[in-house]
Amino acid sequence: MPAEFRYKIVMLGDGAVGKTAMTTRFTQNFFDSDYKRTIGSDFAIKRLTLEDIDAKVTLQVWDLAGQPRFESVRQGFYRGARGGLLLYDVTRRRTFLNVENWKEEAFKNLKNEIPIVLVANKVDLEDSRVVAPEEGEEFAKKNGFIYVESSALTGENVEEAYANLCRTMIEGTKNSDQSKAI
Ligand code: G3D
Ligand code: MG
Repeated sequence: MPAEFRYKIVMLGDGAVGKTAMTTRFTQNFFDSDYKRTIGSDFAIKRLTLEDIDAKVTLQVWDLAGQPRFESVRQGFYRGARGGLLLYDVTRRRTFLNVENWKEEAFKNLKNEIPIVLVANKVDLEDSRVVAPEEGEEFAKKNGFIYVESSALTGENVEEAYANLCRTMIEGTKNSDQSKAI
């Protein structure tokens, strides 16, 4: 019998880095280029099987539109989150520089430091790329984050990003029943 886990996770990062596109790709397996701005916050549910560690995970993926105006919205967004995907757009350096701010904002709003996957998104736009892989890797290493390069457009490494986060969350909660807390 596979072990069952349930986690709430949050999508972090500047506007237009691909948070909604990646969530949609992962939970519904399509890329909807007509999808416009996320209104407020919302979540999608996805079940994932990790055969190598014989685990089944139910993920509640929370997506938020930019910086919410109301503190209460932001608190609700972060409440109970057990992991995060922090995205930037490899074609816009500003979104990479802001990763530091997102990290601080998240840890300020959470009781504990949670596992984070740093996601360098839009790697399909190789010709417009301005943030090199080494820069992302170095930032991730320095902060103890997992580093993944992805494209929500092609689907490259999308499932891997979520699966890697799951593995880390499971490692951190083995032998406890905290994962049932959402
Ligand atoms: P956000 O939720 O972080 O604000 P979105 O970002 O998911 O809304 O994506 C913002 C724009 O980037 C969208 O374009 C979307 O199609 C595009 N995008 C997202 N991920 C990728 C990717 O991996 N590769 C490429 N090439 N584009 C991507 P529009 O034009 O609809 O605003
Ligand atoms: Mg969005």
